[in-house]
Amino acid sequence: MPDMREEPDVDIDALRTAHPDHWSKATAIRALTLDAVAAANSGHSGMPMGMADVATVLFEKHLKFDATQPNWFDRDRFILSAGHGSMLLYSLLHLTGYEEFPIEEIKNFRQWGARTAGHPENFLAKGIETTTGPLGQGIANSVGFAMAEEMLRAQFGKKLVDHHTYVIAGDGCLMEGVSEEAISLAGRHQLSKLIVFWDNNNITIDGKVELSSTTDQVSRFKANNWHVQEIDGHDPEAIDAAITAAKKAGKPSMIACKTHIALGHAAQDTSKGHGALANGEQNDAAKSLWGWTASAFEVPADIKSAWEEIGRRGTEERFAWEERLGALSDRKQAEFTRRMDGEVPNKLSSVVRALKKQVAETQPTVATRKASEMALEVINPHMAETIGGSADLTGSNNTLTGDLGVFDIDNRKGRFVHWGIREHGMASAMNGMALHGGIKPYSGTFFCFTDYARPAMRLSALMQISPVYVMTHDSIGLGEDGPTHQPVEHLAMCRATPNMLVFRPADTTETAEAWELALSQKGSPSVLSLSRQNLPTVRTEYKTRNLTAQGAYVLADSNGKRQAILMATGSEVSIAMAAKELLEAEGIGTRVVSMPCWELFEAQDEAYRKKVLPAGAVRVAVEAGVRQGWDKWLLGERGREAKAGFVGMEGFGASAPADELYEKFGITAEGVAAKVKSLL
Ligand SMILES: Cc1ncc(C[n+]2csc(CCOP(=O)(O)OP(=O)(O)O)c2C)c(N)n1
Repeated sequence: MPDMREEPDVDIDALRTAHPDHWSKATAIRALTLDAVAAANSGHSGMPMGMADVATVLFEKHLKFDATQPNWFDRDRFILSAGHGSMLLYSLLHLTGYEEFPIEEIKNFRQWGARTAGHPENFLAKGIETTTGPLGQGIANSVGFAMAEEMLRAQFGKKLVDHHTYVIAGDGCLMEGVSEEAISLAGRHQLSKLIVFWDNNNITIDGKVELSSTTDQVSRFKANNWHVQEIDGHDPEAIDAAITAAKKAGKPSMIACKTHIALGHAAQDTSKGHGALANGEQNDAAKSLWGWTASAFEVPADIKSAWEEIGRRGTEERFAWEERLGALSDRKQAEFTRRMDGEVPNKLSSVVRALKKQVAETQPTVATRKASEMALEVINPHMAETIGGSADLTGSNNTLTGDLGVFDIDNRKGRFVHWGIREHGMASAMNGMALHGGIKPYSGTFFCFTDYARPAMRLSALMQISPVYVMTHDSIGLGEDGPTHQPVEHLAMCRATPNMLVFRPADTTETAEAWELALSQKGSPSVLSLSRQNLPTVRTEYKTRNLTAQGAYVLADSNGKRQAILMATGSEVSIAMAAKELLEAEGIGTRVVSMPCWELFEAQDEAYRKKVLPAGAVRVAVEAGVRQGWDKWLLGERGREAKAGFVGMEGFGASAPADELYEKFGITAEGVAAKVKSLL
């Protein structure tokens, strides 16, 4: 058994008297936390009580921010990776005077409609940089924040971009696997403006950390090329000195802060202290030990005004920054503002149209992953905000275009990131970049490995941000790598995720259209599900309009009386087209509907959907994935069970050449035609 260490004693009186001004400010955080959690009878009291000293010193002495302008672009970013300790962040936002955090919000903690949700949610209020709660995500996001800062500083200069990313992470964040990916990426790229405070309190929900981990975190960070310091997390002078040293370290910096969870409470240093401390007597006893005499939710005026002064500390610096921005030429200012606002340049749609025109003329037979590269080749030169990448599958994902250059320590202008085999860390860092602003991240892996990225992909959707996931090798069509690599349920999983756009384009034209749509999003992530195998051009006629924007459309209508509608996506659209030929030869009028993006089709009005999917005809859906989800289009939208069929996968794939797999699993033109005839 590992040694279950006892925590050293802590002398609250000594802390109080050593730094009385600091103590009263930090205690305001502790008191608000106790009050809010007790009122909600829900939440996590201990972590904010333990980290109040670190947060107070950070906000008072180091964090560059202006509470009156929470979105000031050159602010330092503060990320509470230990999101369960949300009252730490809410207290800070209230105390420093963020307009959206009056005391009513604190009183409403965790209630319906409150900005003070259980865990911090970036879209509910300014001042919350990212959504945390799923442990490890915040620290992994922070790598993207810090990379974005490096990239933008290289592009725009340090007069406009020069800020730090600060993170509070707990034992849980550091136990989660994604933290390893994040820490090694930050070390590799020497993200020297990233500073992580580890809340080293040795407590998780089940008990002491040693129950499940004896990792030496200090050695671990050092091994990943971080600057590391160990301090008493309740000593304001030590905290201040450590932050000062971290800023000068020239490396990402981790400050191990030895703290006491639920400091001064009966539950101090125990796992009870992790959760909701709602016992009135115990809470009163803690307050009296702290020397806090104010009533519940009350912050004495002198303490509140000291905090508000901290909230205004950055105002002059912000003014100076605004002046520097204003001194730029109109053209440069407009470009900077466009980038910060996440607007795409007008050029995007014109280069996509030009590519579509060329494709209609040449009708290439290429994989959609290659088509994606063709689209990026024409888009990237006009959008310096696109940052590409791949999780060690660059040549397979086709995400690197000629002009990007590789992001590295000596090339911060590089726009392609070699993420290594770190899908989860990659997706989480992409979220960080998107949240930072000024950057549109896209990156790739095999579609099957959305499994490895999914926790962060889900958060992209929840957070209403728009990274683009380039997921190639999207079906059994990848062939010989076999069922381990062949996604079958992944389209269904992505489509089941609210607010996620899932594009499965059929050819180069649809792929280019999907890219235009994905890059234009401001509140939804996109998944581009792309084939490994070559596909013929199915959209043979040039149309100016982006038809993919409608989600689904009639690609080819029936020649005679319509008896069947074939619905397909991606690589199966050409199979549906071949099936149509077979059926039409037998006098069975067949329409083919290409459905590159269900979510966009769902958003169309009923009249359009009815035009595309009228009642009456037999409906067969063709997709090399599982059926789940397709019943919405087969049975719903005027469909009928007796006249509906599905041609796709019922289980995992197999290892064999792609053509043979399609034959063996019956996803062929003949199979589709037979299915239609069986339903007529
Ligand atoms: C991915 C994930 N798994 C599990 C949880 C549930 N959970 C919330 S806090 C916590 C313990 C975290 O321990 P620590 O980081 O040491 O926080 P502290 O006890 O110091 O507040 C757990 C398991 C979670 N929020 N996210």
